Amino acid sequence: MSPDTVLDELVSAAQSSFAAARSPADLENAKAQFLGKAGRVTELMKGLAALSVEDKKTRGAAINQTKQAIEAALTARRQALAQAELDAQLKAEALDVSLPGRQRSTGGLHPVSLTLERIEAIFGSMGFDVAQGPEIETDWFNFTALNTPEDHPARSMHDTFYVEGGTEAAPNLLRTHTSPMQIRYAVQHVKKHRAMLDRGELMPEIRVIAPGRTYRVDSDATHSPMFHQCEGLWIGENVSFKDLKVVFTDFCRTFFETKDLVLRFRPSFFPFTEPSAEIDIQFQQGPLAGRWLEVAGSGQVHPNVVRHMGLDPEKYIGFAFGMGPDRLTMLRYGVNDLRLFFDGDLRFLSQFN
Ligand code: 2U9
Repeated sequence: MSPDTVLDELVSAAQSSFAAARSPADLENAKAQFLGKAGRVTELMKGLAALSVEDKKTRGAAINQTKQAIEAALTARRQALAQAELDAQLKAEALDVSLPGRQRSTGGLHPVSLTLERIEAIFGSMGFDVAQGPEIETDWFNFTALNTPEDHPARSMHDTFYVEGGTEAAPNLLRTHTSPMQIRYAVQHVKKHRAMLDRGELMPEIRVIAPGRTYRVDSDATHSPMFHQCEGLWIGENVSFKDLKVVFTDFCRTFFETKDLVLRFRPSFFPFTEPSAEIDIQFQQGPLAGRWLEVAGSGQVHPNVVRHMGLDPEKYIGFAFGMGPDRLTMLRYGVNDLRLFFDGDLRFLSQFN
């Protein structure tokens, strides 16, 4: 074999070896066999030492050409592998920009939460604080402080969920109304102003609403074992039934967004208020026009309840009211089944946002 044939075959061998490399790492291994320190081209170079000056020149030039041809083959294969890698990556990460976008649904507030926000905003604008607190209560805050007699039917197991953790004398229960929160708020308020009261000075008024979840053993189309309540309390030196009428009328007209609304205060009874009244409203226009709708209970806070707040009922007087945000939401939006609010069906709930 002539030396040139050996060199040509070396180039071919390198080309096929590079072509067989499937990855950049394979290719670098193949390169080492030809161009590395112990590679075949390097070995040929070493052989030059034994040649004459004249032969060195011709043979050296021929080996250099071979080396250049192998380097060119290497570069070409490197580029081909890089391109193949890029193609594969582009294919794997291909985006079909003509596909329709994935819909992202936005959440929204529950209709009853919307009502609670409205109630808080309206009473807030009339100077009422918002008090929130425990749903597990003691029987003292839920019943005794609210002047509910020991043998009152509301205290029975049929009406109230009793829970573990209390004693027989002081059982724990799920609050049946938010009134205990108002007692808590009032007791704190009185404590804060004890020094003023002791000096015979006038305490700042208590003006608070207590919205939240309440629980009773009851379940049908108009009753859910968990329901919402919002109660209000205003205690001061000279707060009267007249103030209750003004505040509640104003609230109803703002809440239902109509001045064409008449209120009726109908005598009633609650253990925690005396005198007491149910509040009915009548729309003058719209689908419910002319019907009297019961929306709240109310009354002048009972002297025993004022005493439980730590105040002298001869000096401090006021009113309280209680309403059901669930029912107010039904009236506002024309919903006829309370259970829809608690089924979690998005077809219903999404209509409010
Ligand atoms: C304190 C003192 C008195 C709150 C009141 C009502 C009348 C009432 C319910 C009727 C059905 C609300 O919609 S309902 O669930 N409430 O009728 N609530 S007076 O009286 C209080 C509250 C707190 C310290």
